[in-house]
Formats: sequence, C-alpha cells, structure tokens
Amino acid sequence: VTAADGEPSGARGLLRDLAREVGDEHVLAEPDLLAGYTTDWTRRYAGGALCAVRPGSAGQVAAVLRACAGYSAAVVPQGGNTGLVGGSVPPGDGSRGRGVVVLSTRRLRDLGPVDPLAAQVTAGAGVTIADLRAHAAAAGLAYGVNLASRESATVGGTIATNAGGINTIRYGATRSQLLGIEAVLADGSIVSRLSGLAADNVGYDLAQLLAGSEGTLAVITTARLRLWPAEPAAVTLLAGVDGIAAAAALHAEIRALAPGLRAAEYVEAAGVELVRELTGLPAPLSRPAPAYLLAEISGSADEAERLAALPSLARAAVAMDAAGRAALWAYRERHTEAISALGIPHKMDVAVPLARIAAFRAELDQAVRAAANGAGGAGPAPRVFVFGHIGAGNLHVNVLGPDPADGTVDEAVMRLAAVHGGTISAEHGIGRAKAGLLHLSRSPAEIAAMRAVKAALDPGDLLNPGVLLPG
Ligand code: FAD
Ligand code: 2HG
Ligand code: ZN
Repeated sequence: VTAADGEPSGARGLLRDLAREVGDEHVLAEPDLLAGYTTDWTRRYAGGALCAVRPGSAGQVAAVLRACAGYSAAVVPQGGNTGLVGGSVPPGDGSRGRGVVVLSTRRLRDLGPVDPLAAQVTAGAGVTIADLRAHAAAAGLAYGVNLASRESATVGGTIATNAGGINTIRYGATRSQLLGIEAVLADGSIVSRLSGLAADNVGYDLAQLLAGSEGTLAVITTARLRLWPAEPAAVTLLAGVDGIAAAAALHAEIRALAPGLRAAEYVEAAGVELVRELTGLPAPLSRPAPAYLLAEISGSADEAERLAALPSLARAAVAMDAAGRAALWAYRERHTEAISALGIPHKMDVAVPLARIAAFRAELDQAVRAAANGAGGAGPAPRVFVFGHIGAGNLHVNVLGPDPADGTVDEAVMRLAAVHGGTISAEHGIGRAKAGLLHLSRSPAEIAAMRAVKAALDPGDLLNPGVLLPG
C-alpha cells in the first residue's frame, strides 16, 4: 500500500494496520483504484480519502473500525455507491483535518438458502438487489424491493437508506422487509439478531433503528429479510393522461378495480422524449400525451382484461408478456440515466399528499425559475424533469442548468414540498445533500432525539460525519 502525498499524519500507520487486518490487496490507496469509491453516481459529490478498505467478514469490519478510531479517521460506509444524496462518498471539503476511509461492503456477499417455511432469507450486506431477487425467484418467492439501480445497489445500502422503489405501494419500503440484522457499532462491537422470529418483542428494535440511518450509527454486515409469495404480473400499461391530476385519479381508479396494483409511476412528455433520444425507442403511443401513468398489476388474466376495457385506458399501451412489459418500463426506468447524460442534475426526491400533488406540480416550474434567477442564473433557463412513484406521492424533480455547487434551486423545491405538507426525502435519504434542511421535515425535538441516539452509539463521530445530521 502506497500512501498518497499530503495525507494527515499517521496515515501510513493506519494503512499498515488496515492491511494487516484485511490483507494488502483489500486496501486501495492508489488514485486510479480509489477513484470509483470517492465520486458518487451523479458526479455531483466527491471527496478525498486515504484509502478504500474492503473487509471480508463482520470480524474484519470490527477490526477496521477499531483501527480507524485509533487514528481518529472518519469512516464512510459504502455499498454499491448508487446513492443519490452524497452519503456514500467522502465530504468535498475534507473531514476537518481527519483522514477519511471508505469502507466498502462489496465482499460481504454470502447469500443463505431461502427458508421456504418462514419465507425468509439471510443475505450479506454486499449482495446486490438483483442477485437477491433472482435467488428468491428461484425458490418461487419474491423480494419486495425493486429499483432501477438493482444491478449495483446492495442489501446494506438499501437498508441504510430505507430505499423505496417501484413496488413500495404493495410491499412497503426496505424497512418493511427487515426482520433482523447483524451490524458493527462504532466501538467495534458486533450486534447480531438474525433469527427472523415473526413474534419477538424484547425492547428497542435495533434493526429498525438502523433502517434509514445512512451509515451514521453502524456498519450493517448481514440482514434477515422477509420474502413474499411470487405474483406474476398480469399486465403492465402505459396510459396517456392530460397531467398529474389525471394521473393520480387514474391510479386511484385502477387501484379500486385491481387490488394487485403493485406499481403506479408517473412520467412527463419531456422526460419520455429524453429517454427516446438516449435509447432510440419509438413513441410509446400513436398520439403523444403531456404525461403518462405506468401501472403494473399482478393477478389473473380476467382482471387484466377487465382493466384493459376501462374507458379511461383508451389511450394506453398494454403489455402482458415479459418483453412487452420491459419495453414499457424502459420509458420510466431510464430517466435517471438519460438526464445524467446531459449534465450533472440537481436531484430532489420529495413526497406530498396525493391531494396536494397537482398544486405542487402547478407551482414547481415557477419556483425553480425564480430560484435559478435569484442565484444569479443568467444562463439558459433551467430544464425541469418530473417523474416518480405517484402511487406513494413521491416525485423526483431533476433540474439541469444551475451550477451543481449551488443549492438554491434544491432548497426552493424542498421548501415548496414542505409548504404543501410534504417531506424533503421520500426515499433517497438526507445524505450530505439535505442535512442543512432537516428542519423542514423534522421538529427541533425530533432532531435533538436523533442527535442523542447518534452521540450514544458513536460518541467519537467516527461513522459518516456530516451525513444526515447537520454538522
Ligand atoms: P451506497 O450508495 O453505497 O450508500 C448509500 C448510503 O448508505 C450511504 O450513506 C452509505 O454510507 C450507507 N451504507 C451503504 N452500505 C452500508 C452498510 N452496509 N452499513 C451502513 N451504511 C451503509 N433509491 C430508491 O429509494 N428508490 C429508487 O427507485 C431508486 N432508483 C434508483 C435508480 C438509479 C438509476 C440510481 C442510480 C439510484 C436509485 N436509487 C433509488 C438510489 C440508490 O440506489 C439507493 O439509495 C440505494 O439504497 C443505495 O444502495 P447502495 O448499496 O448503492 O448504497
Ligand atoms: C427512480 O425512481 C430513482 O428512478 C431515481 O429513485 C430518481 O434520478 C432520480 O432522481
Ligand atoms: Zn425513485
């Protein structure tokens, strides 16, 4: 291991100790090896690190945390590095003179046999969601979380962010799948409860405390997860609608008819056009619409036929086979990639009550324009893309144009969501991106309680300092 220049004192000693614990080949300090660990998926967040370390067991994670604590180095836990709020990479402004170590969980890939009696499985933190889903499917069961980053996002990362995704309306977010956890606390102690008992009522629920903790309380190493009966999709449909109010109403109409509704997603014409430019896909419908509702229903063929006959679905593309369904999903799932191909976006992930979603959308463009101008945005008008999980009231607002380093537009969108009774984070979490705006969605008493938990479990501020809680 070669230490880089300009590193804090003690760095060489820490690199040596880490190599002794996990093996030289799992301590990456050379800039070209380190680069993939220090910049996030969006390219908006990046920072320097002493090294990335890749422990291969909970015991090695504990040894890494003890070594880092001994040198007062900060630790940034990282799974698939698909997080969208800057929480999986080191801070851009350094860590107040502390060295930073990225702790990658990607080697923690044990995947136990599916327990068909309990419908549960035990999975290492580094297992990807795609691998977990395939493993469950091979046993005739399903994992409840599904998201476009499935090939890279990990079990540990999705627990740490309490990830949502396209099936949240049916199965809940990641915390609803979580039955037990093994994790390493900042002092190196290992807490482990992986029995998966459906009835176990003994005190504080540490697994649930870690769901959504964003790497600030512990490093998750293994999880016991709930599985669901597999429900083959009966139909996927993409319906043209006149706007967001119509999309919300159509989703409610479908839900009333089809209890197996498991995805209700929203896209707009601008985003669909962008996806088409990237992918070469044809227009989804013969007559373009200003917006679209993408719905997926599991159930019987009868149900699918009843739905297809709905007059409000006259303007819909309907697919019942896997290839046709995947083609419709591409219009929705390739938004993130298509937007990133144009530049570094400002990404907001708000939710508002469905009753307020049309009012929020109506005020959004003007709020973004005013904020961009207020920030001295003499450049081109900001481009606003809105899409998301409308069944959960969750809208992704992506803005291209304003300087990625300027948070004025981000704050304006989050304030607008708060004014409409919404939240600043529906599923991506707070990370570094929104820590300063926590007060828009949590009261001073709630923030004080969160700080007390953090101080009790991590008194030395070892784990992900600056993430989730404002510094
Ligand atoms: P990382 O990005 O590596 O880390 C995320 C956070 O978790 C960081 O704060 C990190 O410190 C912490 N962390 C990671 N592993 C651990 C661990 N083992 N122990 C403790 N802390 C840990 N998110 C959604 O919610 N819904 C979506 O539909 C969705 N779609 C996406 C689509 C695309 C194309 C992309 C790029 C991202 C999407 N995301 C979505 C965001 C992202 O995939 C999720 O936040 C995911 O949960 C991150 O998992 P990860 O393994 O990549 O974690
Ligand atoms: C999605 O639902 C993800 O596709 C990503 O949560 C959202 O790119 C985004 O802003
Ligand atoms: Zn999403």
